[in-house]
Amino acid sequence: MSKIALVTGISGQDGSYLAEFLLAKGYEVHGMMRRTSTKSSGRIDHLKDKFTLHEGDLLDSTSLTRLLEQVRPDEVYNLAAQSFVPVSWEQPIFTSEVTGLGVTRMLDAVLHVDKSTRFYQASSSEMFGKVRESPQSEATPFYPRSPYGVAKAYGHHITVNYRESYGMYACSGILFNHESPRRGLEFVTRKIANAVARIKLGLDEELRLGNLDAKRDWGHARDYVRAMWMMLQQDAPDDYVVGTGEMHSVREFVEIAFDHVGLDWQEYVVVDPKFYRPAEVDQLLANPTKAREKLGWVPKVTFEELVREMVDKDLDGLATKKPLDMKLKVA
Ligand code: NAP
Ligand code: F7E
Repeated sequence: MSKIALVTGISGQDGSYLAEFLLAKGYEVHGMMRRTSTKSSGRIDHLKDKFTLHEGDLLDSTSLTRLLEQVRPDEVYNLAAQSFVPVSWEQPIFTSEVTGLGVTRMLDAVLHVDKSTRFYQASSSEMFGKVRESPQSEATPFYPRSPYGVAKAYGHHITVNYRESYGMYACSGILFNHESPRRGLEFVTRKIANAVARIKLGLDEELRLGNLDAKRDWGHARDYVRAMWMMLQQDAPDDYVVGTGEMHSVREFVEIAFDHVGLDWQEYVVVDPKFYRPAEVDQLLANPTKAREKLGWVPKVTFEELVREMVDKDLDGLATKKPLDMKLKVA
């Protein structure tokens, strides 16, 4: 009999790759999406006949309990969150409610409907923030630098606490930045890839960015959803750092992206303080030894391959789009 999985945040970048991954493994897949007045299912439209979509919201416990009673999943992947760091300063309460307390709502619903359900929490390297050591492992202390990072630290601790209090199979995956052509346009990698494509096609003349010196450990989202699944297939629940173990600056990402289309980035990039953050995370670098040794997880896509794939997909997408869509760009 097929295993049943419920994915919250299925309309997001990771939700769409995880749904594809689980379907390929033979799972019966159910996804939760919050209700919006306009459609936001672009990343999963190609899968719509292969899984079941439900409405539900991490702000509403009753919707979570009802959904779990209806679906009765073997595995829950809690990917839903307000995930854009700058918005967490503008909407700190909302971010805490969804990204922090939302985890407790989901865990508690699982506890009361069927505590044998396996639970994955999408934790983040943003919890390390102003890093206490480098590289960062499962033992590195947290020092979050944004309301988002603080909310994720809460989500991590409550996941560990429910595991230890109630014996639940609950895992916290501490994932470093992972990107793809499906990344939201506001995140720096997709913003760069999309702008490079637009400039190459003559649709734009410049790219305005913030801190070019920030460094991240960037991998491909398709590799990272595999790690989520692996965590839920072990004999015992645990927490894992997932990253490549390589760090690159925003400037390096920019250089490779422009170079890929034969342009000199210095002619197009403008540094705009509007994109600086009230408190920056200067650098993040994973020590993924535990994930490699215990899960057998290794990333398959290199940094350069990721950058090129993102630029190429945006070039293809823009070249086949209607003129109206081509005018849409991120502020
Ligand atoms: P994403 O593209 O922003 O997706 C987030 C999803 O959460 C969207 O489907 C969104 O729905 C949904 N959502 C937001 N608020 C909700 C609510 N109140 N109730 C139900 N659903 C809600 O993020 P992602 O990049 O796929 O990341 C997936 C998860 O991993 C997130 O929790 C993120 O914080 C975490 N994470 C991401 C990274 C990364 O580098 N990508 C690294 C570490 C951790 P709408 O479509 O309606 O907005
Ligand atoms: O910023 C710098 C910015 O917004 C990366 C989320 O998925 O990963 C993500 O969070 C860096 C920062 O991602 C611009 O200051 C420069 O240092 O792409 P980002 P993030 O903040 O690292 C973690 C792991 C998550 O969990 C989050 O959910 O790039 N940067 N110039 C810029 N960033 C943006 N967005 N825009 C710029 O113009």
